[in-house]
Amino acid sequence: MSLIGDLISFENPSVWNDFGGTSGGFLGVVWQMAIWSIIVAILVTGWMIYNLIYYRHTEGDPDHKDALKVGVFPHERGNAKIEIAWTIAPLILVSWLTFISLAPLDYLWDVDGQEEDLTVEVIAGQWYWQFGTPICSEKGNENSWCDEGVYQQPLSFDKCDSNFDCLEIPHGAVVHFRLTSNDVLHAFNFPEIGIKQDVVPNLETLAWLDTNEVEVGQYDIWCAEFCGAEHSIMDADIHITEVQ
Ligand SMILES: [Cu+2]
Repeated sequence: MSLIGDLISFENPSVWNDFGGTSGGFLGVVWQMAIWSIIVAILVTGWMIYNLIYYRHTEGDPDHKDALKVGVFPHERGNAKIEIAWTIAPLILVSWLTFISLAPLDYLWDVDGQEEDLTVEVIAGQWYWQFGTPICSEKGNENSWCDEGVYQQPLSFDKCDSNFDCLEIPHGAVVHFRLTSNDVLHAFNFPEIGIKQDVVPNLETLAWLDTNEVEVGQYDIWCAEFCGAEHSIMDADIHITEVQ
């Protein structure tokens, strides 16, 4: 894909493939933001350098008409209409962005409001993710993977050899995560779905996921809080599997 194509689509920009950026989807958005940031940085820095050189004051130059005089506020060049406009317009914009962010944030944070089928206890540590066996809730008991309130791993589940750095959960379930840390701060980050929650020692934090909304497959959980030497490789596989 061309660079222009990359910039207007949400796919992973092809120019990054050589640097190991091969993920599409949500990560593609991150790459796109990075590229836009670089473009803006180049434009802003270039314009600044141009002005620094072109308008450089040299000995004997007359004062520029906009030159500041110490202790004098340049009232004569003021424009109340513009001042009001550039105060009110961003205020409206920011208020609007705040307003439209509230509903999705509330949805994300209202863990208890999402009746769960399963609860998974997650312990983070330097540098691993440890997942407990899912725990059935009352609602979960309606599902085939819960027998009298006890989770029964479906026979079709065979993706994880251990409960370290690997979790396999059913497609079609609302799953709660109870998160805590064995040592330092970590963060439970599921970038494809946009879940990111701090994992704090001596504290239980919560996150939730409706696997109905996610395609069956393998995803990555990352640690999104710098937690020491191997932070960057602190990842886990999460498999969302159809129950047969
Ligand atoms: Cu970590």
